[in-house]
Amino acid sequence: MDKIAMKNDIEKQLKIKYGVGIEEATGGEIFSALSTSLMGLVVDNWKDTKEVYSTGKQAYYLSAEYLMGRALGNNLISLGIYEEVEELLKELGVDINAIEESEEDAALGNGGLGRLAACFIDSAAAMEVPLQGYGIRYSNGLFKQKFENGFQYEEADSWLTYGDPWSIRREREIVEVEFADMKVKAVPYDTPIIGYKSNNINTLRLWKCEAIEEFDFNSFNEGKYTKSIKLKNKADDVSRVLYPNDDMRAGKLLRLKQQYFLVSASIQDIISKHVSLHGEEFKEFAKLHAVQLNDTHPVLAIPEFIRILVDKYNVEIDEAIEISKKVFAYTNHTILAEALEKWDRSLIVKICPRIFEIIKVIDEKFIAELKVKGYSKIEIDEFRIINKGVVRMANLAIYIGFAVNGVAQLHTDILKDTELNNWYKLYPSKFQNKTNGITQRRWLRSCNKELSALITELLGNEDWVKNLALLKDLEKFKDDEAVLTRFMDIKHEKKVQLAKYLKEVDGIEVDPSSLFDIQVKRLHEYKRQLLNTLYILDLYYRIKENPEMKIPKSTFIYGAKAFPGYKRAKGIIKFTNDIANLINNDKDIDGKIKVVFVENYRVSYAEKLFPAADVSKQISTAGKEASGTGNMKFMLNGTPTVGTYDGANVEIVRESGEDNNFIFGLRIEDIEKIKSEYNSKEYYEKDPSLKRVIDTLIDGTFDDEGMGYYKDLYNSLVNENDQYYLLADFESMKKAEDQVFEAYADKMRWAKICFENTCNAGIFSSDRTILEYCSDIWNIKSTRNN
Ligand code: 26V
Repeated sequence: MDKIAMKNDIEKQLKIKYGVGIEEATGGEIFSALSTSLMGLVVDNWKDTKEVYSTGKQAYYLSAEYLMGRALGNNLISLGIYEEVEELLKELGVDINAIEESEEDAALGNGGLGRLAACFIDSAAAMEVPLQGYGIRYSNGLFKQKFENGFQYEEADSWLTYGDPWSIRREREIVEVEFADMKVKAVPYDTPIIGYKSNNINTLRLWKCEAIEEFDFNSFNEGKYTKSIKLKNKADDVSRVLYPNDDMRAGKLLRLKQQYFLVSASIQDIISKHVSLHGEEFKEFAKLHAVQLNDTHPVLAIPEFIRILVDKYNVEIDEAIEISKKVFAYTNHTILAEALEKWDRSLIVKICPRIFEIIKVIDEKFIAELKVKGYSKIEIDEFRIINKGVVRMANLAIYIGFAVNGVAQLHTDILKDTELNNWYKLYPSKFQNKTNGITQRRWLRSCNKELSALITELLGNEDWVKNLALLKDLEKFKDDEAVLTRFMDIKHEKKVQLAKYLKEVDGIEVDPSSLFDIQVKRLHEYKRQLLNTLYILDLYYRIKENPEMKIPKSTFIYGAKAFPGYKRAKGIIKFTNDIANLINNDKDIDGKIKVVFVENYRVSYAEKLFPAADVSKQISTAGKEASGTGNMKFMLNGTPTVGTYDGANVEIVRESGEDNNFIFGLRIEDIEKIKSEYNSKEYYEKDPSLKRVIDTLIDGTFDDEGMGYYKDLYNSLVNENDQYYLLADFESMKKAEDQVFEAYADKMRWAKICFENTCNAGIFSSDRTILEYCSDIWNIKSTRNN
């Protein structure tokens, strides 16, 4: 990097964009100027990468969500110039941390599925894999969360108010998307995804929906201003906001429009590039392109692909269907029945009638195939894509997809053995497992620079940032007390940093020498934040009864957003905030425990929480969490899991050992066994400590201000037979926590547990995952080897 040129460029950008010098510029302005300047460093390599990729087979990741977080810090690290830029800014009297903090998170996703997409495109760039991401450029991302008197409120997330210097609007590559009632422009905004210390720059292309005509001039001239912009607003609506995953009924029409908008623009883009490179030749299409469908949200890509081949390029429909069967692969991210997408046929007909016609042809073809195979009418009905007037997106994806994958071994086994067992028997070779991963560039190298430096020192180089399996070589230090002490000193430092941030941002004081027990994830009943809360409340009562009780001073930290229409989730937040209030203000317990619910949990907050955790809480009902990826982020940063035998926890324990984690609770097979005779009331009545905490929901200890939240939570546990088995796991969770307290008290033993988690986290790199997709599904190679 040429420091003087960079300095001049930043100053020039500040002048052009904001008319200010660096002394008077705000953090946001410097962020924008610096980012624009950095874009200048990548554009040439970006163009070259595209050319290299176009000579071979490419893969495309279609996803309605990308939970990107911030770009600046990560990009500086990938470019290998973080320290130089930090120094340059320092010379200009500017603190790089403050500049990084000025960047808005790009929160274009709800949770794990969207964050996984973001990790994958980072890994693909680092591994030099020809993968392009396609998504929607929502003007408003996931809502911002505010707490008032313990209640959650939502505010719009207008992340683009000050522009987005990390994207380029590609006016020349606009495509048109046709709905039954209107035609719109899909405008591509490209973001460079910078491969770590490589010249390789991948692309994330997000589509923005705009009207073809800005406004209707005739209406405008007649003074009908509202009418003149009606079409513009209608088009803007399509990419206006990311839908929270809560209520499947809310905004259904618009949600389906978004999905069709995404896939139509992306598939047109893929096909038109194919045609310009190879002509109107589609027989070999699958040799050059593979499309990965991130859950069912982009599944309309299949009929859209067939539609374009048939209607635009005169391919026979049967042939088009056969080609599509080699192009598309589908990833399933949840077994929750309520999350599997189904669309009323009337809705599809209303938005894109031709697409419904094509789905019908696919369905008929499928039925004919099943008949030949000798399936009965009842069995065929189970498989059908269109059934009783609804289109089942997963069925379409599995029939056409050449590969279907789950996201952790246990999850894939459940799909094969139960949820999708009939499909597995029909197409056994389609099913695969691809255990999720996380990018170590963001989740260690960038968010925990102190630990990264220690690892680099111990291993002698930074190769682990590109090959996380190398962490295994750290094991030789596992009994080295000096190393372990330094490892834990860093943990302490990260806790001090988090405590400082909590004080500044949330106004909460926590003691960095206390045990930080952290549960951060979407709020959902199956994730059982409520079990954690009941456990903490019980612990509090026990401390009150027995002030001499020996436990390490502990801080329980939560971060979670409840989707706006999900009442029960909102009740759990209010309840947890109420017990926090009770516990934190009770002088009797002498600050032994403290409870903190951080406001507006998001990617950039997560980057401060994971490195500072002593305990990673992963306590979903067995069988419900497909994988989890937060669990991996904790592990990588040297934090043991307190959790159930679910999702990727199973593999975490397999890698780092039972002694280095605290696994408790019913397993899938236990739940299967007790399911039919489970009676939560018995647990409630039998265990007075359990009854005591549950009764606080109805005895006036806490007040939900007439919302009915607490009565509803009480009912869910006691009168609705506790669907997620909180009561059944309460006792064993207490035991697991006791073991944690005991282990934590022995400093060296604890240090070793933490250290061994980091040593064994290598397999959870999304680099590994993406390379598995390449070899087992997409059949593409990294261009590194060319
Ligand atoms: C969607 C819905 C919609 C209707 C109401 C209930 C509900 C519950 C969950 C979802 C989310 C489904 C997709 C998803 O985000 N799955 C997550 O994907 C991660 C990446 O594979 C994985 O680690 C998480 O375990 C999984 O929950």
